[in-house]
Amino acid sequence: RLIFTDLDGTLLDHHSYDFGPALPALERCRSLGIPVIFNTSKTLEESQALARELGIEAPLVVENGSAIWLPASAQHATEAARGKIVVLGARRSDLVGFLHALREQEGYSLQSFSDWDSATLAAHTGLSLTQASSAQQRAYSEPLLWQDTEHAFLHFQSRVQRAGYRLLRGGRFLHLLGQTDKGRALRWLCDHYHGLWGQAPRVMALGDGQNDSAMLEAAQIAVQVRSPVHPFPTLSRASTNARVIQTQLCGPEGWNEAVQAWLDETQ
Ligand code: 2M8
Ligand code: MG
Ligand code: MG
Repeated sequence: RLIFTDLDGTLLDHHSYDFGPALPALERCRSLGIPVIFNTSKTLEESQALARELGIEAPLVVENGSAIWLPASAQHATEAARGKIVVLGARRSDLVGFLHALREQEGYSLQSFSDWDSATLAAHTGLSLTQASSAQQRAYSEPLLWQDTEHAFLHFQSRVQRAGYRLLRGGRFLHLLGQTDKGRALRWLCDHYHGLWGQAPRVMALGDGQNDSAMLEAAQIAVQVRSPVHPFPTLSRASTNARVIQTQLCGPEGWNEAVQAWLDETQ
């Protein structure tokens, strides 16, 4: 079994970034040896800091499916793959170059992380200064705030598509990235564990946002975690065979509720 989880608004509270309520279920996963794999908009630096804090050693999927980091241990990777980063997305310098040129050319009103210092980012997100500076250490995506009209947005979106890039909606920001998403990274890792274990893993995925849809659709059990601020991510019936669960509780409380129920049922 494998668990793939979004962080903000899912394992972490949308406002306080607290994971406390999820600890009982996390502890059960640890004792059963079920890898809990972060699949997040966050950077490698942010994800590694949280994994250290929780004592989790597992692959990390960062920047919305843009890259997969494999840990050094034999449980999670072949010798050749250990400690490596597999890149599925684009280079951030290319994305920022494209974004700035387009803004200059079209006069769009938008702001992105590259316009802000850590203090401004901390004010927008409620992260601490240290956390905000880790969120700035991006390599494969650029989060932005759209401050222009809906009409201009449709135009912007088609320019992004024509350039071969994508836009995904996170809890607070739009993310500009390469041709990837959390679902693609999930499928890559399932193949990877299939090779390591000799059998296909059974997968639960948990997420609260629109950028989690592809990940939820690619899992056997899709958990839509309730958000205090926005609706459940939409799932297309046509593209998923998943059993779908909607949590009663929000964020890490909902995480604990869904994972505990799954472990009860499969033990
Ligand atoms: C950004 O991601 C969230 C996740 O959904 C968002 O769009 O709201 C990321 O840039 C991440 O690196 C950062 O930690 C987070 C802080 O809220 O915002
Ligand atoms: Mg989220
Ligand atoms: Mg996220």
